Amino acid sequence: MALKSTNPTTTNSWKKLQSHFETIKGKHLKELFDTDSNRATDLTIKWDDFYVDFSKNRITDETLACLIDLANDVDLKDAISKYFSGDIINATEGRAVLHTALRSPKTTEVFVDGENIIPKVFEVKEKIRGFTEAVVSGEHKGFTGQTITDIVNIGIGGSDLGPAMVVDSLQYYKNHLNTHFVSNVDGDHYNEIIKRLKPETTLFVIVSKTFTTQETLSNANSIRAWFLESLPLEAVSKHFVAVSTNIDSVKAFGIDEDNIFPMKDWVGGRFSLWSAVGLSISLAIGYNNFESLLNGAHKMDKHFRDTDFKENIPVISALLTVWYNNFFNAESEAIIPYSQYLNQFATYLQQGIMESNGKYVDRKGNVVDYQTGTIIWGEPGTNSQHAFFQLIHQGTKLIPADFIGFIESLHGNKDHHNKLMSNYFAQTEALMNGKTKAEVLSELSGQSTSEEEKDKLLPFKIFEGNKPTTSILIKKLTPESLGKLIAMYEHKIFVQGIVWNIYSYDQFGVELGKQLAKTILKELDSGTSASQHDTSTQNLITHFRTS
Ligand code: G6Q
Repeated sequence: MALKSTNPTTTNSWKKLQSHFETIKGKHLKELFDTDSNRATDLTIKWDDFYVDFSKNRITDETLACLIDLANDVDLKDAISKYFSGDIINATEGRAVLHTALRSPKTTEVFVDGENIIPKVFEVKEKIRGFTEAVVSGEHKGFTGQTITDIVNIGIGGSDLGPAMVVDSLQYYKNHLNTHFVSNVDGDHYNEIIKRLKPETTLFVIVSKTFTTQETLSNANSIRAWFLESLPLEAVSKHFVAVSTNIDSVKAFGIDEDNIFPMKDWVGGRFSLWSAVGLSISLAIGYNNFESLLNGAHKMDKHFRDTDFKENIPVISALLTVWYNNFFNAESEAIIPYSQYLNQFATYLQQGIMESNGKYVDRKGNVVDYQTGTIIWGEPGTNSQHAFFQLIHQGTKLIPADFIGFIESLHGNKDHHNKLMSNYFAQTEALMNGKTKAEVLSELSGQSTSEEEKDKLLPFKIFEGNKPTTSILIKKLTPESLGKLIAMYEHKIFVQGIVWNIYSYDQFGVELGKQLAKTILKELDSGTSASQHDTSTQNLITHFRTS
């Protein structure tokens, strides 16, 4: 059954939120803490190894109650059950959205077109396990009998960002294989990667759901040509495997059927790291760790599906985005992990969130008259403190931020970890409290500067504070906890899409540029006139061709 379609702005809860916003917009977070001694405890959700403190957000119990009413008014419960049971909730592409099925236990039943898909999911997982074990143990040899030392994942977008982020984030758990990622059609990208590699000891994993993607096919073809410069055609089967739904095209590329890891169209690219698209993850960290990643995600699935909205981490987190986006007119959200391992996490979420919820048409096909998807950005702390934090503290824009941190560090350097986490806590405190005029004055009073100078400096040194943050504190970065964290954001994306009444699982917005590039490529290759373009584009093309 299709998702229901409710314009959120016509609901009673939205109207209540509008008037409630008027009472809360001027309130300072400090005041909210001063008037409620239980605030921090009441607005914290403890679940498994996650401690999620929402209390430094500009909300009260009433805000939360109204936001949860909104979730009920748009029938979120019904949507969640459709999501998990395989209804065609990606209606514009006529597909179910079942990345959750990829991490479900063997006993689960999920039907697509009348067939329980779980047995096939497990068949593919077994294939991933077997292949991973053969490569990692050295039993799978290259054509010349040497063991594999390097893995190159060739894919882009959803066939790159998820595996690349997870392999980087979980590098502590990696085995001896070196894993590389080639994504950009920029030929310098693949050339920089292969220049360090020996074809005899490298395994190439071509990942493309459709097997029609220009970037991936160009990279795969160029890399295969480089490979064939030193090894014969028969060697390809020992060194090239593929992940795809398009088995015929993979075979036509010259890859043996045995070397194909299938995936299904009910897995969206940006949610596909749990499928065979995660092969590079499994190779890099071993199958058992890959399985733990999936188990973690499954635990978050259960939390999301079965927990009351008030205690539900992805639901509250998504509703807060709606609160800031649609009532405070905040345009962006920052993701700040206090872990260098999560260096690529914000980049990964940029695709997940912005490709999913960057939509201006609602589920009835009407242009919306309210804001939808937010701009996502971020970098790890503490580096980002020395880069863009100035704007969050003293700029003119409201930027709600998620702070992600771990109680234990992996290498166990307590001194560094305490320094790192003291910054995490201090920044959320500073963003909330700011620094008042009185505080600045007392700070300046101990200095020898003249009174006149002090007065001049005063306005620049004041921090208004009242900047919202959510603190996500997790025991330790493990494959399982990372699985939970990724799944948390996946469900957050889903909830946002339901509230905004948009379709989160298509991505037609990426098509137009691709189509135009095809036309321009023909012109670049053939040297024909680019006269049908606007004058700016035409001049650029001409300058490129003739300079
Ligand atoms: C993700 C998108 C997109 C896709 C890439 C690669 O949700 O669909 O990023 O993953 O365009 O597509 P292929 O895997 O088909 O090559």
